[in-house]
Amino acid sequence: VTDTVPPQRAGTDATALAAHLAAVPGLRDRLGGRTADWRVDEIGDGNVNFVYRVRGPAGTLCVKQAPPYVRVAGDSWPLTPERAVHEYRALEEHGRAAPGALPAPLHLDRTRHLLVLEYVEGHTVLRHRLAGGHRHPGLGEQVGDYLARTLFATSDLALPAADKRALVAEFETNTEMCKIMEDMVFTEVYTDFHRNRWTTPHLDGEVARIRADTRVAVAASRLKNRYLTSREALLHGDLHTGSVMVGESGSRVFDHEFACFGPMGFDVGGFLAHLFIAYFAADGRRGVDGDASPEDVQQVWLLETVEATWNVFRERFLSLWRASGRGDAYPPALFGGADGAAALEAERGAYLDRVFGDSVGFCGAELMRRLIGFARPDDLTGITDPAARAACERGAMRLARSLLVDHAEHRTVRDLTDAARNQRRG
Ligand code: SR1
Ligand code: MG
Repeated sequence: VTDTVPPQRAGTDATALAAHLAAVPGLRDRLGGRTADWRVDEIGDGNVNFVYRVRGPAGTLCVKQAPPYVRVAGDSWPLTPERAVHEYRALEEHGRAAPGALPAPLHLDRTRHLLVLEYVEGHTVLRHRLAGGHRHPGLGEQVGDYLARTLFATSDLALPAADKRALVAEFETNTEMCKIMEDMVFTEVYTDFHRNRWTTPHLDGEVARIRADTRVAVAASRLKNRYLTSREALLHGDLHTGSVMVGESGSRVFDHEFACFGPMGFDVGGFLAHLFIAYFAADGRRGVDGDASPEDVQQVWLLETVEATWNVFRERFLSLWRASGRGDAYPPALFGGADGAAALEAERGAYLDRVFGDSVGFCGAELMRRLIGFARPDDLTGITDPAARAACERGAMRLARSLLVDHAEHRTVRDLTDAARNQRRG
């Protein structure tokens, strides 16, 4: 393992990792045989942690290790390894709410900041599949369902206040991870920050205009304030297409190290943003000019998936609320009789409308930061011709600005997909 990465980025040595796993009887038995029979491969490509696959004669495990720094930056960017604990706890909480939608958490080593998860055979990171032009029927339904179950179950609609407050308190200490999001998503992108990256010089003019745009500054700051102050539900916290694995048996959501309580729209809008990135990137990959070319089949599917994700999220969330709204918000004593029931049902719709409004804004913020911030996604950086990349990024940037600044004009998910289509055409 250590041979393949520069010294400052070295993760746990393979032999040491095997010894740690062998010391936990449940894990040793899952792998089977002796440690000498186990094969350890580093398989992660994320920015933050090391990820290993450990294969034994009887089975395979996935191991994540949180070093005391950001993986892609090494010692120059220290980061608390305690994030592993929050990730593990979020997997437990979300796993309870949405069984089967996540890899099962199996073991947490709090001293070494190692977490051991079910290895999901035959699954691939969604972002890679999308960059290869693939479609995944059912993706929107699966992610919409995950969002509805996890966000509802950890909200005041489902939890008694005492339980909710205890859970909030636990995740409040994921401070350093939240600070990365606060800075990276809502602030640095709009300043002359040394880690920002974009397709230069092609987009220099656009980036300068965004930075000088006070309407964008207000919108980003409002969203930052919402992220800082809302404790609506336990978020995944970084739900992009690199945080979802897909395979024959459906999809699994992983990588919960940014988990915290926050506004539901942060997760919903974040995921939609990455479907839009894939939509615009498809033009760059094909080297076509979005203005003139018809959408390809994947692009049509991506916009259908945006709509399915929101529609399924909304419907499932409403059903869960109707069937098991046993939290302390909206006390039943206030909504007796036919009038009360009708008023509560109308309020449910209004609640989801507010989540949609948040999702639009957070979608715009996530899009923008992936276009001109530090963490640029492979869908875009993989487009080798900078002129083609810049052309599709321009469309995505127009959409991002519109979602940030004119968010009130996007009232339905169809408005969102129409806006993407229009901005693609320039
Ligand atoms: C330190 S880099 C952090 C970024 O990478 C992750 O994927 C998150 O999106 C975060 O913004
Ligand atoms: Mg991640």
